[in-house]
Amino acid sequence: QQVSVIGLGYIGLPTAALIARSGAKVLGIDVSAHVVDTVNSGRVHIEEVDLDGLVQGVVSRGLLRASLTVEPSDVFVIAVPTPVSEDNAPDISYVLNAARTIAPVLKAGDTVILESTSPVGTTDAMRDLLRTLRPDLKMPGAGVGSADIAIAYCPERVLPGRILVELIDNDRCIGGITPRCARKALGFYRQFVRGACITTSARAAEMVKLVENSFRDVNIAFANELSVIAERAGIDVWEVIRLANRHPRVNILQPGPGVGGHCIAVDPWFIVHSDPENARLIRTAREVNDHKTDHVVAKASDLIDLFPGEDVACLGLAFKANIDDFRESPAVKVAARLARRYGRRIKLVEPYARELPVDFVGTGAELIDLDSALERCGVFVLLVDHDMFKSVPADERVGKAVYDTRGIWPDQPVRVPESGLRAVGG
Ligand code: SAJ
Repeated sequence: QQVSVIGLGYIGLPTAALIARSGAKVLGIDVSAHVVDTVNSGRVHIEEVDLDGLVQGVVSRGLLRASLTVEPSDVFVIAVPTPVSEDNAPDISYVLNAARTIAPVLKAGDTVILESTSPVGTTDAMRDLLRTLRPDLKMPGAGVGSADIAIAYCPERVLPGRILVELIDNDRCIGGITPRCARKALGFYRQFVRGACITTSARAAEMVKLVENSFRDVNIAFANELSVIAERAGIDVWEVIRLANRHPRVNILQPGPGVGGHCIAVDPWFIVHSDPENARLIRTAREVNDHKTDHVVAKASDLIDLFPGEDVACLGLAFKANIDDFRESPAVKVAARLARRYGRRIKLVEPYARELPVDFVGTGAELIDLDSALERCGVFVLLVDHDMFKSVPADERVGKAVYDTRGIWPDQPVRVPESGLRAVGG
C-alpha cells in the first residue's frame, strides 16, 4: 500500500511517520523545500515528544520519504492549515490547493481523506472540485452508486506534547461522503489506530471537530470570567474552583492569561461564521477569552507601576505548559505589550526559547534564565505554568511582587510597596 500525506506539519508529519511504522510506504508532500530536505535526512523541523526517533527510524528503513511533488498513491491524507482571515472567515484555500495537487495522479480505487479542521461542507467542496478536475472518475455522492474514489473527513484530535500517543490511542470519528467511503477510510485507520473508529457522515464529522474545540473554549471562558469576578470581589478564584469541583457534577477548568494555540482560539470562529445569529454563546466565549489577555496586561501594568525602579520577569512565553510552541500565545501577547511599554525593565524567562522571539526585537526586553530572574527582578508576572516554574519554592520568592495568572504559587504573600499601596497578590 502506498500512502501520501499532504502537509508535513504538526499533524501531517507524526501521522506520516506512524503510518510508515505500521508497514506502509509513505510519501510526505510539502511545499517547503526545507521541510522536505529535513525529513529526507531523517530529522524533524518541529518539536514533539519522541517524533525525532520515530522519523529517523522510518526514513532510514526506507518507509518514509518526502517530496515537493505528488506521485500516484492508494490513499491520500490531507493535513494542511485552515486559518481564519482578519474578519474571522475560514480560509480553505490550502485544502482546495491540496486537492488540485493530487487530482492529476488520482486513479479508480483511491481514497482521499481530509484531516484538517474545516468548516462544515469543505469535504463536499473538495469532492466538487475533484469532480471538475477529473470528469473521467466517478466521485462519490447521493445517487452516484459505486464511485471510483472514496472521500472522507477524519479529524485529528491530538494534544500537542502527546501527539504520538494520542494518534494511536484516541477514538477517531470517520466521516464518509457516503457510508461506503466511510468504510474504506475505516479500513485505513484500523491499521494504526488502537482507539475506537466510529463512522458517520463527512458533514457530521466536520462539525464534531469544531464542537470539541468550541466546548473547551466555552469552558475556559467560564473560568476566565470567574477569575475576573472573583478578583474584584477579593476572593481567591483557585480556591473557589477547587472547592466547587468537589461537587460530583461540576468540573470547572483553569483560568489563565487567555486562550492560545492554533486550534481552540480559531475553530469556534468557523461555527460563528457559519451561523452568526445563533452562535451567540460561542462568540461571547471567544470574546471573553480574548478580553482576559487585555485584563492581564492592565493588571500587570498596575503592579509594575507600584515598583518603578525594579526589573520585571515575565515567566513563560509558550501557549501552554511544557511545550515549545509560541504560536497564538497569550503569554507572548501580554509580555510583548509590557515590553513595548516598559522596555528594558522587562526580562523574559522561557526555558523552551533558544533566542529572543521576533515580537520582542527592538523593545529592549531580554531573555534571561530563571536563576538570574530570581536574583535580579523584584516583580514577577507568571504567564505559563511550566513545571520548572511550579518547582520554585516559596523561600526563593520571598519579597517578590507576583501576579500569578495560572495560580501555581498559592502560598505567595502579597508584597506591599513602600508607598503603602497594596499590590496585586498571587
Ligand atoms: N487553557 C486554559 N485553561 C485550561 C485549559 C487550557 O487557559 O483549563 C488554555 C491553554 O493554556 C492554552 C489553550 O487553552 O493556551 C489551549 O490549550 P489546550 O491544552 O486546551 O488545547 P490545545 O490547543 O493544545 O489542543 C486542543 C485539544 N482540543 C480539546 O481538548 C478539545 C486537542 O485535543 C485538539 O486536537 C487540538 O486542540 C486541535 O488540534 O484542534
